[in-house]
Amino acid sequence: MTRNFFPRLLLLCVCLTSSIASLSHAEDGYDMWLRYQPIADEQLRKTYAQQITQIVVEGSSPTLRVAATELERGLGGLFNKPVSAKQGAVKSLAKSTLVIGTPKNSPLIASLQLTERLSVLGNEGYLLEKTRINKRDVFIIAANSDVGVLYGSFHFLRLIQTQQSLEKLSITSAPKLQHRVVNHWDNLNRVIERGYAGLSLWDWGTLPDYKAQRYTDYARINASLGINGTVINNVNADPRVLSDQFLQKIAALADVFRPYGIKLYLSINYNSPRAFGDLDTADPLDPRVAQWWQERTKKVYEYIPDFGGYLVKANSEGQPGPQDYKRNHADGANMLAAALKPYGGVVFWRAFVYSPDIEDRFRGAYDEFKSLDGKFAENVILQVKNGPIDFQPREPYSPLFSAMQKTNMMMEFQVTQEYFGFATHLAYQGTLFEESLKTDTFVKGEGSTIGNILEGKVFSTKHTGMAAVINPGTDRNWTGHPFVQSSWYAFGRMAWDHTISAETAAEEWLRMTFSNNEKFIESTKKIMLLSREAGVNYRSPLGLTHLYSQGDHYGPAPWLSNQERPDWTAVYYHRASKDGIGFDRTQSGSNAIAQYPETLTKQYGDVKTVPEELMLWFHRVSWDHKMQSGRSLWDELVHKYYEGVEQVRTMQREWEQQRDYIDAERFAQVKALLQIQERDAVIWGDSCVLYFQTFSGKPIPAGYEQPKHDLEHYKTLARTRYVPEPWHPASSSRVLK
Ligand code: BDP
Repeated sequence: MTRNFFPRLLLLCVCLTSSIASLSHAEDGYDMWLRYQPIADEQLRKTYAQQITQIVVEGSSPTLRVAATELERGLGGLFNKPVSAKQGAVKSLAKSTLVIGTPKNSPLIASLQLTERLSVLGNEGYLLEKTRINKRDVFIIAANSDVGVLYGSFHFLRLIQTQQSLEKLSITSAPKLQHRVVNHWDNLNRVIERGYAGLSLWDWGTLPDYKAQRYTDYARINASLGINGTVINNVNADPRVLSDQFLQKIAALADVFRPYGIKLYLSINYNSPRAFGDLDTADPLDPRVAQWWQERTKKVYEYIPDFGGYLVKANSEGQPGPQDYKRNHADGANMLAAALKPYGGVVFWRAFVYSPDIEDRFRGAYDEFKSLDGKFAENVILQVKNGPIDFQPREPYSPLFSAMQKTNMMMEFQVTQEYFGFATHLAYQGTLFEESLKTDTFVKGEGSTIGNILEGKVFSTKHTGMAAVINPGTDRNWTGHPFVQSSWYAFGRMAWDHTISAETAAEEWLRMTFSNNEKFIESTKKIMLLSREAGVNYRSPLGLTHLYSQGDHYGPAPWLSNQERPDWTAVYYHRASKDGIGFDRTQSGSNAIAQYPETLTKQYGDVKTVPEELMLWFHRVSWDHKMQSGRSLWDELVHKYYEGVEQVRTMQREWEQQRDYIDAERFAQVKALLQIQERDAVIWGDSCVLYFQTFSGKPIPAGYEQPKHDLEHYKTLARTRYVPEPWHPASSSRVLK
């Protein structure tokens, strides 16, 4: 009896482990792209598994520990058998070892004499290589710093997750931008502005005592992309975030993020000195105000010694700012910058401003900032949205990028789908990011792309960066729609290297998040690459913009007028009349076009040379205007709206083919969401076509599906369906607000 017990127990354990492993894991999306499921192809799995049987990590910092743990977890999962990490000096190397470390902490890495090769990789870059140590074939992940090793570890895992060969491995990589930051628009009551996936991740009620596992997983997800900063609260900031009570809780989050190389930043309210009741002014040039900020900032650093700095939305949409005291943005930003400087902190100063007094909202930011170029302190970085208005499905680039030549600037993209159907529509943003980053401004001749400007290659600036408003929440899969994850992914990859294409990012994401099956990849990638353009087409083609019902930004209301501010209406943007449609921003109109470098002023300024996709951004065009397709503008507009709907139907058909390739849970969810999207796309198209028809007076060309209802029906729908119904996706932000 006793003699037989152990083998039986062993057998039982083996059976249990293998049946647990083979149990199909419920795919709830929580793991994002760090799923580490066993490689499906057994042969391939064995080949990889034979190449790495152990990990050696010399050095013991918290960052190296998390790198080693991630590799154990990742390789163990992918190979479906444990791969353990050995910490500390190793005398003799086993076969098939992965060595990770820096020349400083690892004698093995130091023995390879990599100093020269590593010297060009900076503090965060890394080297992955198959090489030989002590006559043994080994893989190495080497870097100048521990965080470089961590980034390299995630890259190494990605290679296996996406099934790349390790045979001739030799890769170096370093980030092109310095500040790679995610922004959360989380309020302290945990409601997220423009968040569509639950409540804020930060559970203030139980912090600092309880540090939920989710905080660590959040850090892992970001670090896997090389994201090195997070602004954890809403730009419409609650001053209480700087209170000791909150700082104590926030410090606990910073502790969790630190080993992952992620700095914590806070959005601040410009009126804080007043809100705390200490002063009756927030005038940046008042020495008492400067002192207040110095003292508070000192306090912040007592709690969080490596605190990143402040993000500021000032004099924008009713937020307080230096202009309340007749000071300018530079006065405001520099005072904060001075308070942060002793600690190495920075100010991200947002350029999203549009005063109610200007004739054209497009012009707003340039008009306020251009004269301040060169006046900002060296640790201020202007954070500029990609377009001049506000994260619309398609915008020309913000003229600030080519205008502010002596100012640090960083990009602000939006991952949360405020203008793309919330967490209901599939709208991969990688293509939007790529389009924006590759746009050539010609400001210093050809090649002056936005990406190169951000990198500091066009004007030389001290700081470079990219941010994205991500707004994940407590939904199990973080983002609501599973595909919103892909935009987070693409953002992170492009923040590391702005030349990475949307297609590459989409493919990597699909392989890691769903499956390496080639058929699946091919069709689903097609869906992703089509999705943003579909969204443009069924909402606002040919350079139309902001036709949303105000407030929620979900459904169509091109008829919207009579709001508190004219630039919060839709009619302000499209300016349709019986003569034509579009916003004249040429010399004969607002002349916003002159804010661009000459090459573009000319190209965009001429209706014959402006890209048609941007046409109505810059020109008022008659309904009969002949387009490149040979159609009249009216016919082309109708065509585009219908094309958008058809593209969603194509997405549905392609998705339907994927049933057998992926898990039933995510298949069903995406399928159902695509159905809603198709219905919404039809509503968008019908609403806009019927409404614009009241101006053009022309018929919907033959061959197109006629709208099922009249315009009144859609107007009523917009009033009743989108706004007050708590069950509608459009209501989620509104009701919770
Ligand atoms: C707009 C959003 C609003 C934000 C604002 C901003 O509608 O909720 O507060 O941008 O970026 O897109 O500050």
